[in-house]
Amino acid sequence: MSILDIRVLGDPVLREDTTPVAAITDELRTLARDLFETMHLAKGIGLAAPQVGRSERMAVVEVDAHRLVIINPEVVHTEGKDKAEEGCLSIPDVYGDVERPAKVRVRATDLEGKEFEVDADGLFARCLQHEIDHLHGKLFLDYLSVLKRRSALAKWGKEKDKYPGFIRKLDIDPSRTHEHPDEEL
Ligand code: K1U
Ligand code: ZN
Repeated sequence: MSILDIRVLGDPVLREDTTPVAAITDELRTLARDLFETMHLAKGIGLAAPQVGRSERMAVVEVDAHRLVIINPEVVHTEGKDKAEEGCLSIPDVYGDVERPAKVRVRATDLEGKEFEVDADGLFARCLQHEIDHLHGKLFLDYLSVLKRRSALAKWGKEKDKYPGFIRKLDIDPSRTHEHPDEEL
């Protein structure tokens, strides 16, 4: 398993649409494991393939007991509205309040190639929507008002030089001697 570099705002890959997954392969299973491992190290609750420079329509989400690989996901039902702060592993140290549907039903395929539906609310619903947006080149910044977006981009202007080539390298703790048990898919 590998810790992957995370692409940050400015890398064109974050604005591209992804390609639907046609078949579950060993390469896809490895990518899922690497996404979880990278997400855990970055202390995130989700991570989408484009954030590590990949074009597959796949993301991982882990919020409390909800741990999912979502392949070709679609939001098929929404209810209500909710506003809360979001961050993004591809825009470190920048935050903004985003209004989204409060509850969602997502249809997706799992790593066995089986289609499933999941109902979500709270942070789980928010994270699913955030990751599905990544799979279509959309970022939380796109939901902010002009003023809030300008202020978020000004903050990013001060941060971005830390990421030459739009690459965020995660620090690997040399004392890590064993894998996170959750990495066993
Ligand atoms: O896709 C990503 O960039 C991961 C992102 C997902 C996300 C965060 C907040 C709301 C919706 C989706 C993160 O995990 S950023 C880390 C973070 O903000 C966070 C971490 C733990 C709990 C809550 C938020
Ligand atoms: Zn994000």
